[in-house]
Amino acid sequence: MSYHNDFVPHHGIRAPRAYLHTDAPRLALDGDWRFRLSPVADTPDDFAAPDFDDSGWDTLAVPCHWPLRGYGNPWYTNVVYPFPVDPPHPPEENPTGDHRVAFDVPEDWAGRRVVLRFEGVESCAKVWLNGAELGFFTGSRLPAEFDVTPRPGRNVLAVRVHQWSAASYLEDQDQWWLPGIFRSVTLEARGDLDDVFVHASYRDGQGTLLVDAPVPATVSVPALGISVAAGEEVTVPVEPWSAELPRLYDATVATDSETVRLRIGFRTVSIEDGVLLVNGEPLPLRGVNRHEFHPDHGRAVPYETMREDVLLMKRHNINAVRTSHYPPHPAFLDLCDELGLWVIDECDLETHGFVFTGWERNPSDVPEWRESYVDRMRRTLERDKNHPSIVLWSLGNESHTGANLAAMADWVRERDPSRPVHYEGDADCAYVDVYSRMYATHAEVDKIGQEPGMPFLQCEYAHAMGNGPGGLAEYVALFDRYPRIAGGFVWEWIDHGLRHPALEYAYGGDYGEPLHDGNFVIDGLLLPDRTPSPGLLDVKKVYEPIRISFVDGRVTVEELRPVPPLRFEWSAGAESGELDLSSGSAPLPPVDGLLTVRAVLASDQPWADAGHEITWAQHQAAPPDPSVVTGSDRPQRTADGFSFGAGEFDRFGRLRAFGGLAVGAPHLALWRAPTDNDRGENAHLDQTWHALGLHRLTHRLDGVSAGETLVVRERTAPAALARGAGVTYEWASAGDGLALTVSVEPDGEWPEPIGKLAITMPLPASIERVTWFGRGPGEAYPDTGHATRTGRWESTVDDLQTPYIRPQENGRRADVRWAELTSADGRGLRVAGDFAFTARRWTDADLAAAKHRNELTAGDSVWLTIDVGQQGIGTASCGPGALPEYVLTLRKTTFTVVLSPVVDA
Ligand code: IPT
Repeated sequence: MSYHNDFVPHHGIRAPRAYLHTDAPRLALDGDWRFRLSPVADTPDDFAAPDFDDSGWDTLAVPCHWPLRGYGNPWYTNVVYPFPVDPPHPPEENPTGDHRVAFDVPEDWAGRRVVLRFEGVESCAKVWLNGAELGFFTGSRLPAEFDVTPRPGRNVLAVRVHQWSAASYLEDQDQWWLPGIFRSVTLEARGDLDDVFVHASYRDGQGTLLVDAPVPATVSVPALGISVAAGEEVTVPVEPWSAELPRLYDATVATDSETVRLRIGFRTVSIEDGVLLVNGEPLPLRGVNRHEFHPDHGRAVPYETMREDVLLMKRHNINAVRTSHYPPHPAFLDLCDELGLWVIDECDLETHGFVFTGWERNPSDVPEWRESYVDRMRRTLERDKNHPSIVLWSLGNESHTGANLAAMADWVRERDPSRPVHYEGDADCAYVDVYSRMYATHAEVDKIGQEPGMPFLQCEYAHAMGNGPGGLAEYVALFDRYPRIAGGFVWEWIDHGLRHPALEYAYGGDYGEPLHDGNFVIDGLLLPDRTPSPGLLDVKKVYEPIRISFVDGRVTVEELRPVPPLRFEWSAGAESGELDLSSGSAPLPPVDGLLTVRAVLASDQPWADAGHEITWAQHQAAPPDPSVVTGSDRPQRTADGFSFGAGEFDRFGRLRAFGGLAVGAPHLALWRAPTDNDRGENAHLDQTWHALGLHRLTHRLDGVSAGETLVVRERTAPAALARGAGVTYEWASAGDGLALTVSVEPDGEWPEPIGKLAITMPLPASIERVTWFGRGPGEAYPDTGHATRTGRWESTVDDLQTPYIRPQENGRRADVRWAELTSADGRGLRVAGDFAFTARRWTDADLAAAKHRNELTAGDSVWLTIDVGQQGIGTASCGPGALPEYVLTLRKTTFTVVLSPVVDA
């Protein structure tokens, strides 16, 4: 066996220890290294010799993943292993990156203990200093350290990294496979404080502190007047740490040779009567799963990007993060401590691909792998143990069950009894402290909430792939309802789309991978460039920490979680003011019409400025009467059709111009470009709709009659099938426009869900501006759009589109009373009624056919679709489909919209 196909996780590395901020001198080795890529593992390793001539090698900026720097390609698989399942053997084709860097050690390091530290190397590394082998390690997202003895003057570090190793069987997370030295490499001249372990608990206003250190040391917390010896326990009055109020106390642990800086937060995690508590209060986890990702750098995430992630989470009312599915860069956890997020820190472990062997030979239950499992947990916990933000340890993800997982849990309890153990795969809850599930249905979560047992959480739910997630509000209502339910973590934070010169963002298959899982890696609340998707805006609304409501002529506010001081602003039309809600309620301002109340930060916070909106609510005092406008025009026969008010019709009664604009006749539309959730394995609505022929409806004229109104009767049906629908389009005079009443009568049985119930019509391509009164500014579907509020909104046809990485149905504006679509010259069309709409420069068929955004190009028309119903979005891409109340089937329906010309906007 060679080191890269051995069960042994490492050789020669030091015992794991906390990641510490120390005054011990440090030398970053990041920067330009020499690099050579070989297609296989077993090439000569003579390059480790200090005098090896690497002048023919390339230069590579470390840290990085080499496939993102032009060497080989990224490869995406979700569950399947991209190599034969034959543990512990990696494949023979094993891209191998040889790295060399020369460095000088400061003279005053002479005589000091020196440690070489790697924060993350995928998937394994063998290391030499000045030609002498130091050892090897696996554990891609885990640190590894070697004791080294650099010599005065020039030293040469050589590192051989293999893309695949035995450990790859333990790292089957749903993400791009990206080899390389992707986190920093440092040298540290050690003092004597190699490790410290902070124990800081909180109870009834008192904090108890105990810091373990390997040698006698002094622990000082100036703000608390604490100066005690390491190992000595002290209890003093403190403010507790929480995600909402992340009170940290600066501290030092010092010896003569070294001072370590700590930021201490006091909090106690406990479980009482089946409820997960922090500091005696229920811990409401309103969370998200975060993979490390940057569209240019993969998991080599710049510090500013980590900070942006935490700020974005805070600004969207997210209070918890699961570090799926490995420990993040240590700086991310510092940010969680500082800015306030509850963290489930997850070990770097997943063996999901064994599901295809029926879990046979799954490492979780094979004794040879025991040491690797426990080693991974040890390296996770030891590195991260001093973060107050971490409230649960997670053993890993999707590795089925087995004795090795139980051994990890045993080790955790022994080493850190202060934090409960999480692992979703322990279905019997034999070795965990919380019951965790992923993608359980609403009905099941409801049932679990009512049953006694361990605290429950959904470590993954609300799969945010493409348009969606739908059903979010109903989940959070269940989290709020039951004390047993601590909450959940949306899957997932960001789309892992890699920036691509032609495709804009690449997903699985775009690099010619022989086996891949397509766009399943594009399932985040952020687009790859970190633009919030409509899903994230919905998360912000449903994760609101306070709830504003209107009861009995009063505005009331309920605090669901602690919040910083807020101001409450109201507006109604041109009027506005402030509300004093300090007592929890206030009389409604004396206004008619639509009242909006917004809660904004009263003062600057470390994560947002004063004025940042936390949440809002609206109240409609007296809904306006829908006024029915009539008109006196009558359809007139012309040489080749009909003229009727603003409308010109052909001899079949089909609209061809309106108010001087060349337009096409509206026709019934029942399909939508399938969303990822429609395509999802738990729905297959795309297939249902294909079988129903909804994407290929044809329209046959059955009759046209002109009297007071113009009535066109059609039968809409797909080729090959007998069922269809009778559709009547009745045009009637309405003011300066025409009222169109559409009556749909199913012909045959239509039990299956349809995509939408709509009419669609082409408008001239010159149409570009859109103004509407309804919900906005963003998209909304029956079970999404919680972030949208009623008002008058303006946009453009181009900006109405939500640029999902894989094109699909998007951009619907809902609960609309009127919409005006106009050209640059101010002319256009106004639609009034009670409807939802989309407007696009391509058809639904174009949208459905496109695999990437660059395939969507403007055509000759703007397609306006007016719907009175859409199928709910749900989360069937991974989870339940739309709830029953959001399922749309074809029924007898009649609706009216009024079309009028816009002559000058
Ligand atoms: C679940 C995985 O834990 C997660 O990593 C991700 O792959 C997600 O699915 C889908 O995007 S596992 C699945 C079998 C529920």
